[in-house]
Amino acid sequence: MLTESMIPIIQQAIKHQERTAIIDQTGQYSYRQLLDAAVAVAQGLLEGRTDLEGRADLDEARITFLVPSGFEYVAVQWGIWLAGGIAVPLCTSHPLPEQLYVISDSDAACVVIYAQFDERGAALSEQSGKPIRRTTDLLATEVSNSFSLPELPLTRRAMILYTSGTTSKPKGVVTTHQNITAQITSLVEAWNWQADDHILHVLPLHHTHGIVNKLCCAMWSGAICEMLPKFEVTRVWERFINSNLTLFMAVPTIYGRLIAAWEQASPDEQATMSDACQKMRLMVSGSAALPAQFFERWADISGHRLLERYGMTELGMAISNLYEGERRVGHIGQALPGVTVRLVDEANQPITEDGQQGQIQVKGDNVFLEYWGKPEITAEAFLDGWFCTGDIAVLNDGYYRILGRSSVDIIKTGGYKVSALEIEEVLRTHPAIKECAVVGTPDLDWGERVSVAVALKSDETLSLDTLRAWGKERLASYKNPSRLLVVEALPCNVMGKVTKPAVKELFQE
Ligand code: MCA
Ligand code: AMP
Repeated sequence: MLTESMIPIIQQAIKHQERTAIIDQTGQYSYRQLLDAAVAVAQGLLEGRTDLEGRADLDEARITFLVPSGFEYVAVQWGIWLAGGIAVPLCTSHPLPEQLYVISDSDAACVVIYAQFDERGAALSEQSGKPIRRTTDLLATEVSNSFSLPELPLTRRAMILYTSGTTSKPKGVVTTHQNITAQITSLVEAWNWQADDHILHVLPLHHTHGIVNKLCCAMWSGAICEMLPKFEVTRVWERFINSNLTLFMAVPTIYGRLIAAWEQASPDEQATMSDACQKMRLMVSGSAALPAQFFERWADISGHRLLERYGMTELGMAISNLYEGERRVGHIGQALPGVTVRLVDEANQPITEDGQQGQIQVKGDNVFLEYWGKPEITAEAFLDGWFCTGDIAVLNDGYYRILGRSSVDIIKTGGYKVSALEIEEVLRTHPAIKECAVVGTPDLDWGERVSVAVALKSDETLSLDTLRAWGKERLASYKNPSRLLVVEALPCNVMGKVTKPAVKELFQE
């Protein structure tokens, strides 16, 4: 039955059935177990239909799922794909309103819930009006002999990931199986993924870094993906020491924490920790700029020159330092296989000279299909078939170097992209706040910190702790401001518009 499936990652997994695919808190699972579980989930979701596609407007059914990192997450993702649906992961640590937004914006057919999230599932179902499907029930589906999987073209939509941007609310980035396959194969080739690889997975599974670079590349290659529920520094060092890892990938904030833990260890422990790193073949950093001091310190500690790469939810990965070749500090590298990259000036003319700054534009099968339900915004994101990233870079002797972003309203914190506008919209509903401006302020650990300047209504007071406690119910932890400045009035230009650079300066003072 599975041999009929045209989904490339499934075809790859069939080649490796007896190998170990996943190690998680509950045990160790082979590719065969994973495929069996995915088929059960697919049959459970299809409920007698032949394909999850089938609504009048020919959209594939969006299936949101709230499942922690581990075997069941992958089984559900693949089950949705096998059934012809679009996988829409929900972030397990998000507060209720953020999860409800994704369910409502994607107009999900149902929400798949992991058993231990029953309480949250009930709240989501009640407030969204969507049916709940429990993973335990889906996995227990008895697969009938007559069950067959739908035939899917590679152009079938496969996934929607929500990313913050220059619009206030996050946008759903839609990728097809073809896009995801291109994103995976480019990295498998560039970083030399092999079946005997073993990666430690510590990233959230609602973003490309965790889903494509770590999980899907491992599954494509027949490798082992060892999944921790979340990043914990001591646990990661323990796995470095006691597991046969070959690969590690993370955001700069995580390398900063690993460095800090190493520095606090005793000399004997440090030696063991450093030896453990030497056993690995590759360590990658991305999602945000890697500070040079992290690069240098990590090289001293681990013997690895971190391979820095550049990507975006809309693209997967586009630019990378070399696996075999130069890894240049402060640079993101060269275009990846199958990806075409160029820099353009403000008149959208290609830049050919070294050292001249411009916006990065990208073309290739890796580039996403559309923003879900937003045709105008999708059209605006492309110029002459090139996707406009909004990132400003220069080319130095064949290597790209990021200089900044074209929008001040996009903040990168802990590897997450967040929108100042989205956070401001939520903060404006706080009873004490008259007006507010959110900016990113530089921070070695987080890259940038979400920082807010507020003018208060008369007779009101506000502390950072009170604001954060209030924000916790409404915003993801990484969007909740960690710096607060109370001002009489926000700095404005002659038109009365808040000037964000001046707000940033207030924080420097
Ligand atoms: C959490 N906290 C923060 C932040 N995040 N404070 C300031 N700034 C932040 N960004 C606070 C919480 O409110 C909480 O505070 C305390 O820290 C612990 O929260 P927790 O959520 O447990 O945080 P953590 O575990 O310390 O998180 C650090 C982390 C995480 C592991 C680095 O941020 C992370 O997983 N980042 C990776 C994100 C990622 O995968 N990005 C890829 C997307 P309190 O104790 O007061 O409550 S980008 C992408 O996919 C593109 C394609 C690409 O290029 O890769
Ligand atoms: P996201 O929308 O969360 O996928 O984040 C994509 C953004 O992360 C890019 O547009 C860049 O601004 C940033 N980014 C990713 N990798 C790097 C890197 N190595 N250096 C600097 N910025 C990066």
